[in-house]
Amino acid sequence: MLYLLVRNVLRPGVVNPTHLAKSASVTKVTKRSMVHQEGLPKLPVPPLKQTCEGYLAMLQPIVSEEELEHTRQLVTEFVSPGGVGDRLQRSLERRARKVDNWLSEWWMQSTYLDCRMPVPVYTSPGVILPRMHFQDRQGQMRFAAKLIAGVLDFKQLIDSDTLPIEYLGGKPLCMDQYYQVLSSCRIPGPKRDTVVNHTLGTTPPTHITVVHNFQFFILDVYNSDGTPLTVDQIYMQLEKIWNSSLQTNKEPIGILTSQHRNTWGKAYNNLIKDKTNKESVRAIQKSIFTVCLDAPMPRVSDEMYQSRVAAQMLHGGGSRWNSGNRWFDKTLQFIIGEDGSCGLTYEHAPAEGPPIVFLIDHVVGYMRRSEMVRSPMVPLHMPQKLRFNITPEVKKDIENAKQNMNMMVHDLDVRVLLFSHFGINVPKQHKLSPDAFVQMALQLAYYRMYQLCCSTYETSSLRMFKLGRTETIRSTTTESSKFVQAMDDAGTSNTEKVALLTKAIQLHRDNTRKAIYGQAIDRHLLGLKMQGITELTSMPDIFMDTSYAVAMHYHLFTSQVGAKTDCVMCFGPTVPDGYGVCYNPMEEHINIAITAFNSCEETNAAKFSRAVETALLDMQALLEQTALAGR
Ligand code: COA
Ligand code: HC5
Repeated sequence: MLYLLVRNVLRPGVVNPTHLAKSASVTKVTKRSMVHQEGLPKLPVPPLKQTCEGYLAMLQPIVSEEELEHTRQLVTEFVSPGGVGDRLQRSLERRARKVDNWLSEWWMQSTYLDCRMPVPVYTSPGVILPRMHFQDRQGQMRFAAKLIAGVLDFKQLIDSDTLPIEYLGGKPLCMDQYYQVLSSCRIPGPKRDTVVNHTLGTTPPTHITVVHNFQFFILDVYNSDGTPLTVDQIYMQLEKIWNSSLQTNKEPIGILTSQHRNTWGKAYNNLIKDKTNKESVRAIQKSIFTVCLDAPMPRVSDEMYQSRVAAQMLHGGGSRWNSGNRWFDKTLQFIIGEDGSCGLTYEHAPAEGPPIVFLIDHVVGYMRRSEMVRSPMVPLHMPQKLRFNITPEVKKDIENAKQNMNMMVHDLDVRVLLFSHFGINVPKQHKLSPDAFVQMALQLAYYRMYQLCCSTYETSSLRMFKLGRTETIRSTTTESSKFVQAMDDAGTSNTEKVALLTKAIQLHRDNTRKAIYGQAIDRHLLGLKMQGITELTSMPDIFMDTSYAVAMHYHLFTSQVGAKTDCVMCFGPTVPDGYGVCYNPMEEHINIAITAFNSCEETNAAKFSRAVETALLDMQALLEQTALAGR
């Protein structure tokens, strides 16, 4: 393998474990991927006037006319020549010339590392894999062994620099995130967290961590000649782990990682004062990834099964169940239950959903191909159990974490909707963008439930640009609001409704295009705000305005994550009174997960899920009736 001395390959916010000793870092980024990365365009800074106009247009359907008028005045002042906006814009443009990506460090810090909320539910998404047919622990471990081998096969793509480059709209994408998901871990700090990536160290890890009955093990997954263990060998090692972790009365040390970040930051410093604990924590952080062999969860009806597994992936079900069978700081944790339930949760700071989904598709493909082959019986070491000394103080921290986790579990309202009537086929038949169609159904569902339009976020990719992460598509537009209001209006004809829907979808497509080309408004506004924090003594008025607060309070936070595998993706809401909606549109069906908080009286995931189902069906009926009538 080629090792190159590269400057600046480290992502902003990501710490090299052997850092600080040298100004440059030794990494495994090899020539091919580096050439690709170097060829990517830089994220542009959009023109200030364009963003300000876009901002006012975006506010129109979600704030009152009085508020909007007030904001218009603030915006006019902000953009005026010599005004504060003008000054910040110039500083931002200077920053953009100097760094690889003017946004990525600010984004990583402000969205993830500075965020003090617990990572489970609040930031870490969950993925549910299709239900497997195993029903016992043999099946569970056989599956786990294959899955581990599949992830190592994916790792081989990275190590050998043969990862295929992804494209969006015909343009090659930044592949950096793929290099951040293995051998990395978030580390809590008293005020701000960090992410450490051990691939960048001088001795990259060769082990994974396996957790069963709250007990953590180091499992070396490579033979001494550097070849990965076979499925059969991994299976035998998992058996050993299982048999030496049968006690169910162990302290759920991992639950500490589910705490509010300041609380965990303090508890962490206390925990690692002890040398044994420190070494155990380091081994988990350094591992390539974690596999959680979960204890059985309460049985539920078939109808509720997916929703229950979604909760298992997001939080583990509470301290009585599997919430302590995790290390939530770990970037990648695969979760495998005894009843065929399986999936993963990932810590979001280092990467977005698409690289994770690519990994899943790869692993699922590998598992389909792979057969259990008998390997030569080379005796392998017993996987090492990680020891923790539980002092009274650590015990107190664990008890506190258990209580908070249980509150979080009670508060999360999650419903999976496996919409089976159609998938992307129907909107495509009607020559409409499937993604925009689903977004309009979400708008309609929300409007029908609340008789108003809300601030809506849809994630779009910025990976066309070097180190790009995400941008916001504002799905609530003046056009979408006209459509949702007309849809149930007896005075509007079907032809008019279809025209309004088509127009709304077209605008959504235009906004999507702007977003992926770096010309949307939200990240630019964030950049101006961050620039303001750096160089001004007081925050510009437009960021202190009610309209701005309304716009940033996303009652609907949505994301499309398309996968080849028939999986369900989920994440929690980002505000106390809103919904989190993640969907995977397949050819003939759509997997949708909806979350809300039980503590909010106004929201209800099951009710919203029914409204979404009805909205999708009504929109299909509208298109079909109108098409028939027009023939
Ligand atoms: N008529 C017929 N077909 C159409 C159409 C139309 N009017 N408009 C679009 N289509 C087709 C597209 O060509 C595409 O076909 P393909 O699957 O053969 O390529 C398909 O329908 C899907 O397109 P569409 O539904 O419009 O959306 P998209 O796939 O372009 O996705 C985003 C839109 C915003 C989701 C995407 O651009 C993106 O940014 N994805 C990343 C999101 C992300 O990062 N999520 C995770 C965050 S952690
Ligand atoms: C496997 C599904 C992952 C979806 C993750 C996602 O959409 O993350 C959002 C990223 C972004 O920048 O918009 C953030 N969110 C978790 C808060 C939705």
